[in-house]
Parts: sequence; C-alpha cells; structure tokens
Amino acid sequence: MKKIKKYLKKHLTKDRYQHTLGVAYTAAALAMKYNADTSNANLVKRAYLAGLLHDCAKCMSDEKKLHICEKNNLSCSAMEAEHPYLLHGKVGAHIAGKKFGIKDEDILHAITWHTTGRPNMSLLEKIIFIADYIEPSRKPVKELDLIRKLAFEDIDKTMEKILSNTLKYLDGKNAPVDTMTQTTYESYRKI
Ligand code: DGI
Ligand code: FE
Ligand code: FE
Repeated sequence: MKKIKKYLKKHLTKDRYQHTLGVAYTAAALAMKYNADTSNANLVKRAYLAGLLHDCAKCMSDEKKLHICEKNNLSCSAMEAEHPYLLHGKVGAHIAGKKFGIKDEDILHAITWHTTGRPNMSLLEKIIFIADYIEPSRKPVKELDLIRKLAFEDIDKTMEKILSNTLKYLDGKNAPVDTMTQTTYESYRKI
C-alpha cells in the first residue's frame, strides 16, 4: 500500500490524488454497506485498493497511454485511439498488474471498466464506478446529493442514474459516446 501511495503521489496531480483517496474511502464505505452477508471476502479492503488504483494512469500523456497499449497488445478501438483518455482505465489496470502485482481479476476489471461501465458488472465493479462519481471532492453535478443517498439504497438504480446523467452531459457537450457507455446504460435501464 505504501508503494502504491508513493507512486500515486508522484504521478498524479494534487487534485487527482485527493480524488483518488476520496474514491478509495467511498468505495470502502459502499463495500461495508453491500457486503451484508459477508460472502465477498475482504471486499472492504479490495474496494479501497481498487479505488486507490482506478485513476493511476489518468495523468499520463496520451502518447504514453497509446504506447503502453501498443507495446503490451492491449486492444484499442478507433474511438479509444481518437480519445485516449478513454484508455486510462485499461492502462491503469495494466500498471496495477505489472507494477504492483495485483492478480485479483475483479480489482483489475473494476479499474478497466470504471469510465464506461459494462453490462453485468460485479459488485466491486459497480462500487468503484459509483464511488468515482460520488466521492466528496467530486465537483458538484446535477442531483449529486440525491445520487449520493441513492448509492447507499439501491446500487443498480444508482448505476442507471449515473449513466443517464453522463449520457446527457456528453450529449450537451456534443462529445462522442463510446458504445460501451451506451450499452451499459441500456443494460441497467432494463433492470
Ligand atoms: O477519471 P475521472 O475523471 O475520475 O472519471 P472517469 O474515468 O469516469 O471519466 C469521467 C469522464 O469520462 C466524464 O467526463 C464522462 C466521460 N465519459 C464517460 N463515458 C464516456 C465519456 N466520454 C466520452 N467521450 N465518451 C464516453 O462514452
Ligand atoms: Fe477515471
Ligand atoms: Fe476517477
């Protein structure tokens, strides 16, 4: 954990590091809430660790992200090549595995999919996706207080709400939507 924090302090801006700690603690709190039957071993600690690492590649240059994908045979869609910030999850998971020896697939998936989500997410994947959106230092967005409350009441409804808001936000900016973000939204709308 010390090595990870040292790396993050070095490679992230101050604000991004602050956000990272917020996501780690928020994810741990959500894990406490949703691991009621304690069937998911060490969920709180794993959520904290995934939260710490989720944006570890966020402050890397686009060139470097693309270079890491190319060198390590990580798939890169046309959309991702054109908007390399969409790759920070995938590259982050790669760093978590290679540099920090994380082998827990669920943690690696949670890091990989934290920006777009994906259908049929695991509990840990949903926790990281949601914690990323609601952590205390996240800049206020529409209905954030409502979403923060909902996050501790109904995890799938929260997924739907966040995805719907993200799509509206992207539409308002005329930003291109990754097919996975759209597909994930459709899947949670049906639940
Ligand atoms: O890295 P963070 O800022 O903490 O959070 P994030 O990894 O969830 O990235 C958030 C941004 O990603 C937010 O501005 C919305 C954007 N995003 C999510 N899905 C898509 C997307 N941007 C585009 N262009 N297309 C998407 O499908
Ligand atoms: Fe991110
Ligand atoms: Fe984040």
